[in-house]
Formats: sequence, C-alpha cells, structure tokens
Amino acid sequence: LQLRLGPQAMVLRQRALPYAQQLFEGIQSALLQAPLCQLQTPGGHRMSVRTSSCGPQGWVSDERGYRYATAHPDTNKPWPSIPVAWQTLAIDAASEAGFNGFMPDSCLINQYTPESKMSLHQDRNESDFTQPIVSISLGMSAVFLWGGMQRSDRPSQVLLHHGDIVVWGGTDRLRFHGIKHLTGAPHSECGAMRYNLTLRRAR
Ligand code: MD3
Ligand code: FE
Repeated sequence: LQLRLGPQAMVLRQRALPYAQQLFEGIQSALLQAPLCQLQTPGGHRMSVRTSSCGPQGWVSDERGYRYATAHPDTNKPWPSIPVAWQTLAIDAASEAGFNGFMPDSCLINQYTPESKMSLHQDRNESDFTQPIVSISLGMSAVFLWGGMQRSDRPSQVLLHHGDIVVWGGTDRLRFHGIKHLTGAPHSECGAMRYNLTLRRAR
C-alpha cells in the first residue's frame, strides 16, 4: 500500500492504523502539557490551524517570524518529549521510504476543524534539508495539495486518510504544499477533526 508522489516522496497508506488509538492518547496527554495555540503569522494573520509541539524543538510563529523554539510561547515551559512510539514509527517509516538515519527532534501537532486550511507554503525553517519529513494523518480525511518548486505551479490533489503516513525528502523536500478545508464525513473516533503529526529534524 504505497503511493509514490515524487522521486523522493511516498505515501504509506494505513501505515499508522495499528497505532491510531495510542497516537490519539499521546496527543491528548501532550496537549495537556502544551496547549494548542492559534499562532499569528508574521503578516499579522491568525492561522486557522491550531498547533502545538513535542520534542526539544517546537515550531512557532509570531510577528517576528517563523522559527523553532525550545519553549511553548504561552506557558514558557519546555515542550513535552516525543513519545518513543512516535519516534520509532517515524524512523521506521522514513527508512521504508529510503531515508535511513532519520533522527527527529521536533513533532508538530496540527489540529484541523472544517474552518481550517493550510495555504501553499514551503517548509524552510529547518537547518538541514537533506533530512526527510514524516507526517502522520489521523481523523477526518483531507485533500493535500502537492505543488511544485514555485508557488505558481499548479498543485495536484491527494486525499490523505486516517492512518496514512507520508515521507518527503531529497528533491521533494522543498515543494510547495498545503491542505484544503475539510469537507468529508466526521471521523468515528475524532469527530469533525483532523490531526497531523509532522516529525522533523529542526537543528
Ligand atoms: C510536503 N502540514 O505543518 S503534511 C506543515 O497535513 C504542513 O498538517 C500539512 O504542511 C498537514 O508544515 C501537510 C506535512 C508536510 C510537511 C512538510 C512537507 C508535507 C510536506 C515538505 C515538503 C513537501
Ligand atoms: Fe508544511
């Protein structure tokens, strides 16, 4: 159950399905320690996606820019650690997609409701673009926009479902990408919500 999106981008369909319950529980406990925030973009807009993080580095945004930080912007406490099971799953998925030696130090937790979307963007806040990114989708299905190297390149659309893992690296690492508004049916365990866990090497 693998779908190739590009030379170095691969969807591992249902790869996280056996771990879904455990992943939901881990998310709930991480969010107790590090509550979700609707971050401001440097342009002064409020993101429609709610975010938090695990690991030594967490992704944050405010009027000063996008960056990684070692503490939660509201509580100023260090981020909770990445659950070992998430780390193992991400490392295994990365090597199944051809990336050995992945050592994530950050896991972004994105929460989508039907009001949320993520506009086309590149992930450029990490220091080493040779490290892949592993993303785990949970809850409602979403249309993922898979673009090119320029924002103006027309993206293709890929449905991501509960339990899918996507691995991106190499030449596909800096492609523009985004997520459309959720439109499908609510999920049996998670309601009208989608979670995405994105494991990265930030530093
Ligand atoms: C493709 N998140 O957090 S999957 C993000 O579903 C982000 O929450 C989306 O884009 C989500 O930045 C998309 C993760 C993803 C991350 C990095 C990528 C997809 C990528 C880098 C290159 C291409
Ligand atoms: Fe992204």
